[in-house]
Amino acid sequence: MNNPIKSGHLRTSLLCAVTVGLAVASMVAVSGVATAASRSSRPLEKGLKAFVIPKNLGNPYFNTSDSVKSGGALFALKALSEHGTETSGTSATPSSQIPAIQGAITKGANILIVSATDPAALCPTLKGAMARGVTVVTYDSDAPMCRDLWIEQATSQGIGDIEVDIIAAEMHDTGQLAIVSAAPTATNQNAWIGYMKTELKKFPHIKLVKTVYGMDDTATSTQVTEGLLTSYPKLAGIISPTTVGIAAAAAVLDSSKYRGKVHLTGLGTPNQMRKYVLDGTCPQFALWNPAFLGYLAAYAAVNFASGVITNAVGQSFSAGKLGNYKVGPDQTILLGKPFVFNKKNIAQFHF
Ligand code: RAM
Repeated sequence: MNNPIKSGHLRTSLLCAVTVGLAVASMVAVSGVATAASRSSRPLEKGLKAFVIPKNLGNPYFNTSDSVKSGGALFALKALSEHGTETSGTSATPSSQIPAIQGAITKGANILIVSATDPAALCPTLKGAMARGVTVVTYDSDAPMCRDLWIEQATSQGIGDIEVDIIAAEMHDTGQLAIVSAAPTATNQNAWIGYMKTELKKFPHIKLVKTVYGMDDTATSTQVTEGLLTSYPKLAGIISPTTVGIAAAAAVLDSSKYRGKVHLTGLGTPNQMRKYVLDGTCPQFALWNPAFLGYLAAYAAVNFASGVITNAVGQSFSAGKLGNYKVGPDQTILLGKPFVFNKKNIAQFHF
């Protein structure tokens, strides 16, 4: 099985992309224009100060995307001989995250790798950093108006569609549905919910009754899930597109009263969801490999900061063990596709 979560993206398409990329590069080089070809021969700078700034600290998803131990962003930065530091606030809010970004800038950051809690609130700080020559890369949750590159885990439509398709099948295409999201300002959550609403048009007998916000905080997510169950006694399904939210919702639903009656899916981590997949509370959920996301973000940021790539469409770079990646439209680099975890495959995953 070619498992994108374990092995990076598909080798065949990669080979084609590299071949085409090399052909184009050599054609332009012959024409004598300063190009991607001359850039890509530049060495990567070493000793850059890179700060990895997740939405919040203490969230297992970001521990995996960022840490050395998991092979995430800090691992990649270390492998590239940069100085990597993870910093953020403890709650997934801009007032908690912005001081960490400002602190990183004060400490002389060359690179900021940020998952945005709120693009509007973060933008003045991020734009200020860019004006001073700091490379700003977003990963996980974008701030489209104030970054050099955006490292996207999987397309927003792919993520929105898969969650609706899973819950619709479990609900037999009928009944009341609710969403337990993270913060109302989070770019990634809102983009996914937008695509869920479009996909839901295919299922006219499913009614989205409410979206509630658990703020990527376990206590708040538990509280808003319990509130939904009280307010909507006929609720048949919950989608929670946040690893914190889905784990909290699963814990609430993990009783004979609700199991099998209120269906649950969303985005989770295998370690947090294993119990609920096996006992039937949440038979299927989706995610990507968070460690690969952080690793790719670090490689992209260092290549950009070193001048090896710009953010123009088609710029190509080596992302270490993941192979070659290209910049796509909207200065975006796409990691891959979402992966569905279930009873059959969950034992293989340990993050
Ligand atoms: C939470 C965060 C993060 C999101 C994952 C799926 O950990 O909200 O931004 O990408 O869930």
